Amino acid sequence: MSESNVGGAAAKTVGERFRELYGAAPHGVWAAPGRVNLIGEHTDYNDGFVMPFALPHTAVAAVSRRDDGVLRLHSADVDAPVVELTADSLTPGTDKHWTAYPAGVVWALREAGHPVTGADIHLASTVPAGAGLSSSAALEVVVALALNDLYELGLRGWQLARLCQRAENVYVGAPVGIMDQTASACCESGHALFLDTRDLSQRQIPFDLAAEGMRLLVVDTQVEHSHSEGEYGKRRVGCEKGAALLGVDALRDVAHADLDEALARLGDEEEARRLVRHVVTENERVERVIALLESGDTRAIGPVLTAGHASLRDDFRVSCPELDLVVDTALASGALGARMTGGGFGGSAIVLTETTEAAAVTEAIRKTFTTAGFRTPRIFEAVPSAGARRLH
Ligand code: GAF
Repeated sequence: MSESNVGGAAAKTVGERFRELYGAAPHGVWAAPGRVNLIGEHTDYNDGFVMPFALPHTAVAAVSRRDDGVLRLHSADVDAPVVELTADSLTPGTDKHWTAYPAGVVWALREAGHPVTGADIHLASTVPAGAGLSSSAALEVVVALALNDLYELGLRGWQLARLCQRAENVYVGAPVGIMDQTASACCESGHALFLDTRDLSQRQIPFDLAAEGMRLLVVDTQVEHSHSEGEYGKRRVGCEKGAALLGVDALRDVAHADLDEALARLGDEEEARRLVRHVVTENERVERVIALLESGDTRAIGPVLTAGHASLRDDFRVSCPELDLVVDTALASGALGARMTGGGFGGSAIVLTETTEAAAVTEAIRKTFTTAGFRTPRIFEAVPSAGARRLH
């Protein structure tokens, strides 16, 4: 089945459920994808570079506009009745449930002065939750896009991403960067998105591994990154401290060529040295991957991905035994490169492999997880897919 057929089927099902719940057909149906990040991890809150691409897995929303201030929310993925709120009583930090994501988007739009006066929303997502594949960003972006269309706000993808990030930072209370929301809003099929998170300038980089005889596998370790938020926030604060010690606005401002000098200036601030080293080398790895892809030397990105993992494991310290086992096993069974993707502490890894080796690598990872007594990982191929769009 083609991707557009899948979208069509999802739109129909979600639309039918909307009609059952709310008694009328939705004004429209939208989709927004999850993502994997090819390279550029924990750089987005340092004004650095990232390079995600969209997954075929999406959050789909059937939505109707309302002009009476009422916001009704329902999810096919949560066993709970419709939640009814009022748009002008939305308060940051008060909602600890899934509804905080769509409600946070309504709050952020209104706070920015956009006249959003309510909506009926039914959501259904195929993005695995808790797997580090941006299921939350997909929920936020699909709602933002639907409201942008229904209220004719005329906002561009990167503007929607900023509002979604604000929803997550302030309304939900998670101190995330801008990568996931921008990936969901702006990615294009067959491309990875090179994003400069300082000014949100972007470039679509053609990324068609199948045509070159390669595959990119996602290995969801099934370890939910449940304690990630506190640790994530600590890394963020640590990076800000490193930037302050070096007298720069953000670690992005430390050039790779000046890294040794910067590390020397940090003296015995061991934690800051490790964080700075990761961010500065990771930005350089993003630039190297782009150069390799643009010169057609795709296989050579493998070792750069693997070096990124080592840096996240040893310097940034956001990996875990399951992610390390994926990487080690993949490399030992012939993969070209592998790394954790997303925030870490669980979640998913990516593996770049020759098409001819993909089955053997998959089998080796499954086997070694069984031997280690870990949960069976979910392994699938990631094909660079479309960003957020209207389906209906
Ligand atoms: C999570 C965050 F949401 C992103 O903003 C980014 O910082 C990522 O972790 C790490 O690169 O996905």
